[in-house]
Amino acid sequence: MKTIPLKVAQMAVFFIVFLFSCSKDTNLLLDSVLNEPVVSIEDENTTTSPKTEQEEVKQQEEVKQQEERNPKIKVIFDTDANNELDDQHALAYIFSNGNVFDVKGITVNATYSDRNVQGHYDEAERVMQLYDLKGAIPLLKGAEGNFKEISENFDPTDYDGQEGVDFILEETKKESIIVVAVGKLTNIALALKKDPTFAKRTKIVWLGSNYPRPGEYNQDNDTISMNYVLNSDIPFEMVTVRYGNTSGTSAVSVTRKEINEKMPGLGVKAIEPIIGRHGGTFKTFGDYSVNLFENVFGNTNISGATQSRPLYDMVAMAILKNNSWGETKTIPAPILIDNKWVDRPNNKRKILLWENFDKEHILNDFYKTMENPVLISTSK
Ligand SMILES: [Ca+2]
Ligand SMILES: [Ca+2]
Repeated sequence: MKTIPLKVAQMAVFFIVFLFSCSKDTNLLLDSVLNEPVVSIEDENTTTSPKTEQEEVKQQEEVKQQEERNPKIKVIFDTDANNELDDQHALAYIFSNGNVFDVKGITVNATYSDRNVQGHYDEAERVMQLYDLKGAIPLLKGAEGNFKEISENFDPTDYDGQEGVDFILEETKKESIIVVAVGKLTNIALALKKDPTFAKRTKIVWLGSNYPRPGEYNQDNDTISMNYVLNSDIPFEMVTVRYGNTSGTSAVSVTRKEINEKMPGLGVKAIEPIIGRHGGTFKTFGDYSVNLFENVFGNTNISGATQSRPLYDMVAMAILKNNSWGETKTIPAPILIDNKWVDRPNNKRKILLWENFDKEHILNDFYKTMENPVLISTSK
C-alpha cells in the first residue's frame, strides 16, 4: 500500500531536482526540496526497496523450511464428546492450534453417560460451530455398541460404526495420520478387524486406563476392544488417567473458579451461535466452557476454588504438541483379565506409556491457546 505513493513522491522529488538543477540556484533549491522529505523517503525506502522483497522471499523460505522440519501433526480425533466436559475442551484446544495440528476429521462413539451416538455427534458439532468449523471438517459417527456385539457375525459391508471406521481406514491410506482416541477403543478395534493392514499405517494415542490399577471410564466402556488393540501390532501409546493419582492425566485439573475468571469470551466469535446442551445461547467456546463447568457442579455449596475437574483428553493433545510435557516408558503390552491388569514381561509386543504430566506448562499453554487461537486450516 505504501509503495506506490512513496515511489510517486520519490519520482516527483527527483523530477523537481532535475528541473531546478538546470537553474543557477541549484544548491539552495536542492536544500529546500530535499531537506526533510528526502530523509524520510530514504528511511521509508529501507522498508520498501527490492532488498525487502528479497527478505520476504527469504522469510517465506524459512517458514517453508520450518514447516518441513516441523510439519503439522495430522490427526483424526475419536471422541465420546457428550459426557462431562474434557472432550469439548480438547476439541477447542485442537481447533485453536492451527500451527500445530492438521485435523483430517472427527469421529465419535457412544459411551455409558450417553448411549446414543447422536448425542456425541451433536456435542462435537456444537464445539465445531463455535469455531465456525461446522461442515468444514468431516464429522462422522462411529460405534454405538461395543466391540464384542458388533464383531460377532461381522459383516464388513454393514456394521455399527461403519461410517466413522471406514473414514479412519480410508484417510490413513492417503497419508500418515495419528489417530487420537479419547473414548472407548471400539472404533479402533473395528478398524483393525475390518482391515488388519491398518496396523501398519498409523499410530494410536489413547487416553485411558489407570494402569497398573484396574478401572477407568474409557477402558470399562469396552475392555474387549482394548485387549484386541493390545494384542494387535498397531503402534500404541497409552496416556494414563490414574484417578486420584498425581502421575496420571487426572492430576491435570482446573478449578471452576479459574475457568470463571479466565474463560469468558475466549475463542472465536461464532457467526452462528449455538444452543448449549444444557440450554442457553453461546457465541464463544469460552462462555460455553463456563456453562459446562456450571452444569457439572450444579448448585452445590462448595466454593468454585475447590471444585475442580481434570482436562484428561486435552492432555493427550498437549503431549503430542510438546512431548516434553509428559514422561514415557516402553513396556511389554499387558492384558486385562477379569478386570485386573496382568503384566506379560516376555511379550515381544511393546507399547508406550505416558505418565507424570507437566501440569503447569500444559495448563499455561491451554489458556494461552484459548486467548490467542490460530484456527486450523480447512479444505473448504
Ligand atoms: Ca469426557
Ligand atoms: Ca473422552
